Amino acid sequence: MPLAERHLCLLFDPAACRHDPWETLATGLAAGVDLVQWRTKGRGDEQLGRCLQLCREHHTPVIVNDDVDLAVRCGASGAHVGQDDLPAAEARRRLGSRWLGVSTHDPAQIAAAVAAGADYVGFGPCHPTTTKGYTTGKSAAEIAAAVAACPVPLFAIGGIDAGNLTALRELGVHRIAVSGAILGAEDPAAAAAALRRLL
Ligand code: TZP
Ligand code: MG
Repeated sequence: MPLAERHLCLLFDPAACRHDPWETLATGLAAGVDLVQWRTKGRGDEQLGRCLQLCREHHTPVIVNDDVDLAVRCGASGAHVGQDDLPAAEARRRLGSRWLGVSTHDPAQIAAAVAAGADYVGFGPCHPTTTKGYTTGKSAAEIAAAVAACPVPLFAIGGIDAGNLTALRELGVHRIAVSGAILGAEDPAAAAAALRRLL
């Protein structure tokens, strides 16, 4: 399935899970997560291998955050870089045909990411979130402008949950990337299914 048909990205870090991480991942995948971003830093490749295996069983691609060379080495579907990571153009070169995602915060960064060859962008933070320490989110106007300016799939990110997703949908958001709303949920499968329904 092409990237454009993926809509619910789980930002997965085993350490951020309220319950057993592998149970959380498996039930999230079964409930409608259709893209996984591996966000753990400084751990052995063993956990990443387990994540890749589980995602493979669910026909779900894995994107490695930050570490482009690790993404290539482990056979992931792509890598995701932020504004302060490896420059997007260099990431593009190292990834070959694997997917490149870039974190963006305004239309100028979106245009630069696309010019560098990004296959998708993350845009946010749409709402405050303790997961990454953002105390303010983007305005509705900023989110709508980003969506309108973006020629590649845009995953809204930051503090998104079932309670605020409908408002984002009304701004033109079709894709989201979430961590806490699923990993921190009392019932991760129900949380993933609720997000899926709203998308
Ligand atoms: N980038 C911008 S906000 C964020 C990242 C990685 C954290 C998203 O996590 P949550 O828990 O869905 O707010
Ligand atoms: Mg980064």
